[in-house]
Amino acid sequence: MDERQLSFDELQTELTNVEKEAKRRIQDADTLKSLEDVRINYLGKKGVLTQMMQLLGKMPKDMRPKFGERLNELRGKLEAMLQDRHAFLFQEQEKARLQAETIDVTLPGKMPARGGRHPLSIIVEEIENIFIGMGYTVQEGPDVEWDTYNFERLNIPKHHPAREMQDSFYITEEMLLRTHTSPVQVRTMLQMGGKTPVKIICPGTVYRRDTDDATHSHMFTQIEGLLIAPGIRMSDLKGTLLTFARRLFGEETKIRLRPSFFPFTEPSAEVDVTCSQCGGSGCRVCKWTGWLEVLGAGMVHPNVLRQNGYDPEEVSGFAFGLGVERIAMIKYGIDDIRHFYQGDRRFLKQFVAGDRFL
Ligand code: FA5
Repeated sequence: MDERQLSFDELQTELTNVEKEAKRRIQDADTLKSLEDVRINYLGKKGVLTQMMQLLGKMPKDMRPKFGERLNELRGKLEAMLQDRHAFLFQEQEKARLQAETIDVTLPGKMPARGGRHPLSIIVEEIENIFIGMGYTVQEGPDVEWDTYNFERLNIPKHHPAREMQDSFYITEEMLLRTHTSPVQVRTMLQMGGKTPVKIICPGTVYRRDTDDATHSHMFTQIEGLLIAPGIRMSDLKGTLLTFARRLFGEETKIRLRPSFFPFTEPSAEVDVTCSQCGGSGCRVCKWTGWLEVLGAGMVHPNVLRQNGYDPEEVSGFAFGLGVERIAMIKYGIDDIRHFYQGDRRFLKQFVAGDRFL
């Protein structure tokens, strides 16, 4: 633009055109970035208005004030328009951002995968609680045991044929993986030093060279029970086991004691409960007998009392040992003991705090 060739009116028109064009471009700018480009184009250092300002010096003196005033007016207008548009676009941008970040609190939450307790831990705790309710305390002993506690002090001397009942994993000649939880009886009696009452249960893992099948595992869980006090009789044992069975399997449950043999009890019994699946009428689970064997028990043998610091003339006692997996299988209707040790989550996740939900 050359001001010497333009009249004031023509400059006016030029300014009006600039204003119109700027207005349109400001309105058309749909992002803050494009709006900033428009601002630079008109008001920046090398912008249209700045260039027009530079023409002022070259204009006839009489035109300068008027033209300068018009230019400032236009600058003011453009600044105001830019500001409005900026406010509008900024608001739009915020709205879009908030919309994109909206959290729908009504959507279902993402549940973290939860671990659970192993069914054996659940049932051990349940059994412990039943006996704690009858005044028993819980004792523990080592998995690696001395031969003397596992066998000799339980009236099973070396080379006694009864050792064959529990085929063992020996570590040295004198040390083995315990084959039952009965050595904890021995440890407790020795610790108590002849004092009564002894009233304990002992949960723990035991190990035998048994071939694994649906009902046998080389590693399984037992809970031992022992009560020693003056005047303990077989009827106390029977009453205790009946109370236990009813609390675990239901009030309708009956028990029966069949004569058996354990070197550390005399008399000894295998204890059966009425089948929890059929209630005693006979089914596949109880092999149509109506009964399921759950534990071994008996009156503590006088030799065991004597060998571990008690006088059988003054005190007597009963003991029992139950197989936890077998009990869990009956209670939950599990058909294979190996499920407990395979870590299959489809099996494990069915157990929640003592209940199986199917
Ligand atoms: C004993 O282990 C005796 N200590 C129990 C006892 C204690 C009797 C105190 C008298 C007084 P037995 O070998 O029968 O007994 O084992 C007890 C229970 O462990 C069985 O009734 C059975 O439920 C379970 N059991 C035995 N062998 C296995 C095995 N291989 N796999 C899973 N459970 C087993």
